[in-house]
Amino acid sequence: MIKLSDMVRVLREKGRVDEETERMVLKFLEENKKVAPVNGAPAAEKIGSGKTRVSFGERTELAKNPTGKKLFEVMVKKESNLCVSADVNTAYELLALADKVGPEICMLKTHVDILPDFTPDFGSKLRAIADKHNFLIFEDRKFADIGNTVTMQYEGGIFRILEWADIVNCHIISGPGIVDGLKLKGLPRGRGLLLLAEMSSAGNFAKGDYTAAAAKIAEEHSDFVIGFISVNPASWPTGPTNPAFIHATPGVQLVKGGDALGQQYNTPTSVIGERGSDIIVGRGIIKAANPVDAAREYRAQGWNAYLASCK
Ligand code: S5P
Repeated sequence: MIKLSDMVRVLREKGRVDEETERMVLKFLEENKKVAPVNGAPAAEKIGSGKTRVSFGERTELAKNPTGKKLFEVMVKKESNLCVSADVNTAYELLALADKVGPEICMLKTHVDILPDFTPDFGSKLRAIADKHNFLIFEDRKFADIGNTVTMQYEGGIFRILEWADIVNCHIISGPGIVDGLKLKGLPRGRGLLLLAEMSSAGNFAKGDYTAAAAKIAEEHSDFVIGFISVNPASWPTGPTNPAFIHATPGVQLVKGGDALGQQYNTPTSVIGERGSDIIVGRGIIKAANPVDAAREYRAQGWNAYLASCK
């Protein structure tokens, strides 16, 4: 709303800060103008500075994992960096929504365990819709257990996630063994994994050393890990991540704010243009009166922010 340099000037004029404080603030701002890019993506200061982020097209070549590569390809082909969170009440609604918003999205995110009418053919039905509209399926399972347990949760049970989800995600709270476990099942099928390196909810613990550990684990498993769930990758303590990795950011709405349960929202422009992420993820679309129109709006804002950050 107001630049810090203007604010400190006004405060100085009103006698609320002294000259020394004003000088120190201005010196700090000057020295911290340049923020390292993440993914080749710009931090706020870089936009319009003539430097470009590494384009999704170029990153297609850098991705080691076939699903990571495909995701970049789909984004370029469809000119979409929008992932819809299909947090609807039934499988019936989810499949209908996927067919409707399919043309607008690069990825559809599911929570399969919230669907009371789940049947074993859910995966093949969703797969057919994903193939028809050329988007990837991301099951937001947030695995968190030890390696051996997650192999069974990934492959087995009622949901058989490995069969139909291109991408899953996991916490790294249990250490790198969780990635070994998921990789054992997922890599032979060409699947990809996102690591939860940061979270969007208020008061979460995924920051600092935890985020840095996620970045390290990703590097060690770059054949299977395709990127991160992140919130502010331009400010990571580790600096920019390898451009082969993709960043997807939940908690996106057309206006900043939050929900009643701790979710925190940023706008597409801020998430892509300032926070250095690549993909916007959200439920905003499903709550709109017309989800297709809403998807088009989010898609346009997300993609324009990406294009602006490439200039
Ligand atoms: O840190 C996170 C990680 C995820 S995957 N915060 C999140 O909100 N999510 C998921 O993204 C969450 O489970 C939900 O499905 C979606 C957020 O929807 P939103 O509309 O509140 O952004």
